[in-house]
Amino acid sequence: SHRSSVTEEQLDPFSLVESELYILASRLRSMVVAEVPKLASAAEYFFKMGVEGKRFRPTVLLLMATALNVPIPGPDSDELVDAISTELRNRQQRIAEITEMIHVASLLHDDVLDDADTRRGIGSLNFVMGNKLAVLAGDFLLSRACVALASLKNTEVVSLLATVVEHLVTGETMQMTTTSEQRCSMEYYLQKTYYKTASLISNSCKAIALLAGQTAEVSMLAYEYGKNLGLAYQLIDDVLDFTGTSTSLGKGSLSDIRHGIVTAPILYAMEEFPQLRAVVDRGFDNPADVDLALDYL
Ligand code: GRG
Repeated sequence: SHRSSVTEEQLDPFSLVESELYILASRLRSMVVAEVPKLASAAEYFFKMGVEGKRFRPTVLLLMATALNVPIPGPDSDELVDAISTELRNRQQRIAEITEMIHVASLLHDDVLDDADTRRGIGSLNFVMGNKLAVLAGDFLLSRACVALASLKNTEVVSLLATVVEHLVTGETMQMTTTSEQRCSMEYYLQKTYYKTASLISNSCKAIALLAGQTAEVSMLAYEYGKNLGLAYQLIDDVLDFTGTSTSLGKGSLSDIRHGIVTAPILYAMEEFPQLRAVVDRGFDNPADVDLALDYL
């Protein structure tokens, strides 16, 4: 409409960083070129054009960079200020790339652990090339991410993202090995979800702030923002697992419950209908129990 001065395009966060996401895509492809062709093609499987996923994390990180990069006022020439801000932006783009590589590495291993056959709307790497190559490709991506991380020469940032990898492993392990009490606890769910999903987003947001030269206080706010956004992202993902279709999800729906994974929608339903507890405790091995649980949602 003519009344509004803000166009839809300006409201779309992806459009603000579109050109940078394009650079990110090509850099990711070049970062995973390996000596052994089979490993290279396995590693680039999810960096191919058209099957790149939503790029949620890089988008958030680049927008965070835009919000936090304020030019330092001083007597320096415009040229020098420009050079410094370009260099800073480049380093933050590296964080976005490293974050996406860690994310994809975790997806590759996750699909092996879950024996998933689809991912991002196409066959999962384990389905196409087998479990062994999918594990190795994940390790390779992680290794390339580490080298890129080290090249930033910022020990605090290295330590943040290295800890994230431990958190991913911790969250996945917490999900795999639960007692009945833990499976039915919202506190346990939120802790697991922090490790599995929010930690990567929150710690990489903090890294963007640290590189921008922001104070510890502002960096902590960036961390808190990423943590809440990450938790919200996983909550929506968990709801979509119940409401989405294979086409909208790029994978089968109801996969959590079929794997016996209890997520927020079930936990909330259980608060209202305590009789669901017995169903949850049976572990959803029986498809009739899946239907029974769906009735309460
Ligand atoms: C090797 C780093 C590494 C970890 C191993 C398997 C494992 C430990 C961790 C798995 C963690 C995991 C799969 C968390 C789920 C996070 C999540 C919300 C995935 C979906 O992300 P989207 O929707 O996917 O952003 P796209 O495809 O759009 O990128």
